[in-house]
Amino acid sequence: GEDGYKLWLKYEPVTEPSIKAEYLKYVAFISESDHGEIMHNAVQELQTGLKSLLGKNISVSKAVENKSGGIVLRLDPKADTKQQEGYRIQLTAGNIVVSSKSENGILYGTFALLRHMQMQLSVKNLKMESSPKIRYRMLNHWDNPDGTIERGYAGSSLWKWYELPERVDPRYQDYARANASVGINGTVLNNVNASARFMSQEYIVKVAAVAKVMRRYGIKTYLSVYFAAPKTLGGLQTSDPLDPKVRAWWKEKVAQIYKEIPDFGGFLVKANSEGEPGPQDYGRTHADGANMLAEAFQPYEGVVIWRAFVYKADPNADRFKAAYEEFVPLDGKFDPKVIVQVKNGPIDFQPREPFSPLFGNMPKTPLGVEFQLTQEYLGFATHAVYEAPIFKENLDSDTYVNGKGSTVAKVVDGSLQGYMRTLMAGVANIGNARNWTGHPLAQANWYAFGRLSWDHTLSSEQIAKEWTELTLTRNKKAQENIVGLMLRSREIYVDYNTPLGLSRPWMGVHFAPEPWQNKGSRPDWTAVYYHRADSAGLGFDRTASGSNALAQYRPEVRQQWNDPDKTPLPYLLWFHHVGWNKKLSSGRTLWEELCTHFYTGADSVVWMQQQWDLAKPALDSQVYTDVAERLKIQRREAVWWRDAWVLYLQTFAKKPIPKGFEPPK
Ligand code: GCW
Repeated sequence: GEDGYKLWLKYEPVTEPSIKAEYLKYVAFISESDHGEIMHNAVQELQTGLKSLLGKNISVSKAVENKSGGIVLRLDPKADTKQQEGYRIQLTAGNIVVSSKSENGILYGTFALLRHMQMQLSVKNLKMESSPKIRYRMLNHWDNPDGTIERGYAGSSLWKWYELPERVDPRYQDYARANASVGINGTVLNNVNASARFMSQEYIVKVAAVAKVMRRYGIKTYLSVYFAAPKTLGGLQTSDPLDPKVRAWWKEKVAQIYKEIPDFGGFLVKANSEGEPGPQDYGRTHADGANMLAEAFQPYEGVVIWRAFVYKADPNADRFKAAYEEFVPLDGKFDPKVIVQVKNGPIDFQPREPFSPLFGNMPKTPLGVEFQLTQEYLGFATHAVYEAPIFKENLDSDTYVNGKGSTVAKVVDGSLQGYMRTLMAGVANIGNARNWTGHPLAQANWYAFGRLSWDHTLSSEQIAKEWTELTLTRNKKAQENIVGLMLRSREIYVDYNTPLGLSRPWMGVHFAPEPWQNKGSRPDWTAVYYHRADSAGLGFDRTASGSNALAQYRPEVRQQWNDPDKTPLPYLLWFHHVGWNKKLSSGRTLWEELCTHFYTGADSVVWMQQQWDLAKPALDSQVYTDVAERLKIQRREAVWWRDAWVLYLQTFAKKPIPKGFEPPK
């Protein structure tokens, strides 16, 4: 049985005879021009990969001279790649040559070559050049020092703090390898709701032991920081960012970290958000806080990543608008070492959100995008939701800030507004589950995030095909079934969970359907705050007659969403309070349309089960069964969500279930 541990790096034997014959022309040797740790790992990866793919033990030779018939890894400062980390792979003088300006690039090129070979593609006219479009491609772990993971559904944390620094779990290396294979080059080890403990010498040396493993795969290690650490850990009277003692404390702290971790990546900060401390506790701004930390990083390469996930407990405010209101006025005030990290949407990783209006509106501040891989709002580990379409929908959204074609992707990759430091972050969905992600299909979300952080122009379909081929099966028919299932999975989930632009029908656990929930410790921590159901209709009016959040977008965007008759249905209730009887562009009333989505969504899970079953003969039986059983749960829970919504909304709409749909039992 296949336990999923190897992810997309299975290196199954090449079975196409003609392809195998092609590959066998290049197995005489592997040559490397230089010998750093990263290069060494690239060589090892090739040896492991080719042994498994072709059954050959290939030896390493230092010099190529006039030899041919091998694979040459060539570190070349003048290599013809766009970026330092880019690579080129081509046939030269009878060898497959992987060249790059950096060892990291060689490693990425090696993984690209192995991917090519795992997919049994010809090397006859091999010529590939690729460079990352984003500079900081990182995972954010929401892992706590006690081993729990906030919003984690795949077991406990990988990081065994109680064993470190002495014992270094071999799994750290497997983790690093998997990340490098998709181009990820940074990892934040701890939760943004951060413990000050990570700033203690005791923990810094533990982190250093992990960082040492990451470094060999071109991955930099970062930490989330607790803004009040100068007070709670350092014993100072204050954590005011303008206080000289506080500034000195952080400077010393950063120096202490660099002593142990010379290539330390930097800090990630959640401040004045959901009760976390921050500069506003002292009447200072986000920029004051971030710039103080940036100053501490001045002598080093590290950066400060400051999150823009903020909102206030104000019943009359619209949470949608909060980040824009707090951050846009600070544009131009941040130190160049600061990157502001913005969630893809204005609320919080909902199954479908419009893009955050911050994108494009802070031209002087590099904005990174934060996606969530862990399925906090996407059915945890029992619902199959392939997330690439969510990421792509966001990246392809047009902000219109510099006219048509000003996509979020162009903001984030720096091409639109000239950011020097570009970033894409994914909140990890990884834990110590044997298969890493709990749901076997959730591995695809990690994979897709990595591939898109390298090249956001790849399509969801292309990535799904690749992943399926590398991970599940080489059978083309089965691939079609699985890729079909993956590509529709997000929309199906939206249909039974939050159709037509609904959001957040949950309690704090973010799983069970509770659209009726109207009491919380804050008004914006209730479900009714978001959907605004009443006897007249449903949805949040964000036009000028309501919160006017739409004013935060450019006129072209506003126009798309301003008129309830023209707003595309997937976004309708994000922006409008719509009457139950209103006829929509589909020809159905709002009530009928809602029911149609809830019912067809839940029924489509049966279709997913059928697709999966069609692929069964081509799948490992253990993986087949694992997913099949999870789909059964998904079906049951989809019906549960559907019924909860329908029955609840019926108390306002006072309408029967439309013909053709069975009433909930
Ligand atoms: O989505 C919300 C989550 C919190 C999380 C927060 C954040 C880490 O419910 O668990 O805290 O967002 O992103 O800071």
